[in-house]
Amino acid sequence: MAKSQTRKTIHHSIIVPAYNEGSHIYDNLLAICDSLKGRYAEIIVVDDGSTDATLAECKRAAKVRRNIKPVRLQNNEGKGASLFRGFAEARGESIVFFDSDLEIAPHYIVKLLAVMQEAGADVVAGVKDQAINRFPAPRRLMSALYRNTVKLLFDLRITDTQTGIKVFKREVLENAIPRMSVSRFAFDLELLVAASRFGYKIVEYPVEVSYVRKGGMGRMKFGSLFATFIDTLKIYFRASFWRWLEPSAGTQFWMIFFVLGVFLAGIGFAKILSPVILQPALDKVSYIIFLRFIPAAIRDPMLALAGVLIVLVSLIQLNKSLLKAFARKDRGDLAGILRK
Ligand SMILES: Nc1nc2c(ncn2[C@@H]2O[C@H](COP(=O)(O)OP(=O)(O)OP(=O)(O)O)[C@@H](O)[C@H]2O)c(=O)[nH]1
Ligand SMILES: [Mg+2]
Repeated sequence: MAKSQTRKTIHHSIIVPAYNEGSHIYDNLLAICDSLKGRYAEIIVVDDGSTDATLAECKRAAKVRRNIKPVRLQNNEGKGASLFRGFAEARGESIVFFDSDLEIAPHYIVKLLAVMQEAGADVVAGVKDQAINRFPAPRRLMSALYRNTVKLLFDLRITDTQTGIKVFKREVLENAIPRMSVSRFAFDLELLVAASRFGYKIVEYPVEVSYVRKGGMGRMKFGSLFATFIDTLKIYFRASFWRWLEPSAGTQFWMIFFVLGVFLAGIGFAKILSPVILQPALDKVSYIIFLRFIPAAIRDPMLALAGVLIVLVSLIQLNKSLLKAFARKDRGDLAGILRK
């Protein structure tokens, strides 16, 4: 049977990354299969270098359901790497990424595929329904911290990038994956940043996520949390206006010169204005504005810190506005001309 014929028949590819899920992967794969009854779907389960019976259990499931395809990564490379590996095998026009621990019920796969159709979307991201979020407090705190960091840094219209179910049009992954480099948990974010940069229509859909792991943190370790945070900063830099601009040494010199100028002007004006500010008439006002009620030993570092924070937040917002300007269409004016 020619390759093109088979491609026509497979509509959906469900890619399931699995790391040490041996105790339940067999039942979970069958449950995913059952939720897709009557659909032309393949389930590509990628064993990410597990050290337990995960691969054997996947093969056992593949024996009873012919549309289950086990793939093995020899070494543990991370969830992102597992999904990319699975995508290399995928033949469907719509691709679903679905966690193997069934924290999310399999019936959401069909639901999100329908949402993609109805909304005419290119990407549908499941997001934890916070109203029914019963995760342990430490996990809720972690994910709230991460969600707000992503909200501050990136201009994504998605409230939660890390939930374990997403649906894509094949084209989105074909364009995005070659530009990506994160292979562990932050890959979700990098993928959504790439998809939104390409201008694809991304919608979110609330899903119920039940907590299936033991302990307050589940399988999340501080090491992987820290690594995810570092990866997030790397994604931020790689997707930043600065990286696009790749300023030459000359441009960088003028940028530093600009900052120096602002700094010197600040000191100069402070010195010029301080005798004025200390005039009895303005004393009360300057007492409050310049925090003179706080001992200098504390006040000055606080002012410096406040200044640094203001610069940081302004740069983050500036980066977002500059990148947004990117996506703007040519308005037919001189400024809108871009080199062929
Ligand atoms: N933890 C972990 N999971 C991986 C890895 N590679 C693939 N996975 C799979 O990625 C999916 C998500 O991983 P989980 O460990 O469930 O991560 P999580 O849902 O954030 O954390 P939990 O709430 O503890 O389940 C699961 O299907 C894992 O089997 C890996 O290197 N580490
Ligand atoms: Mg999980």
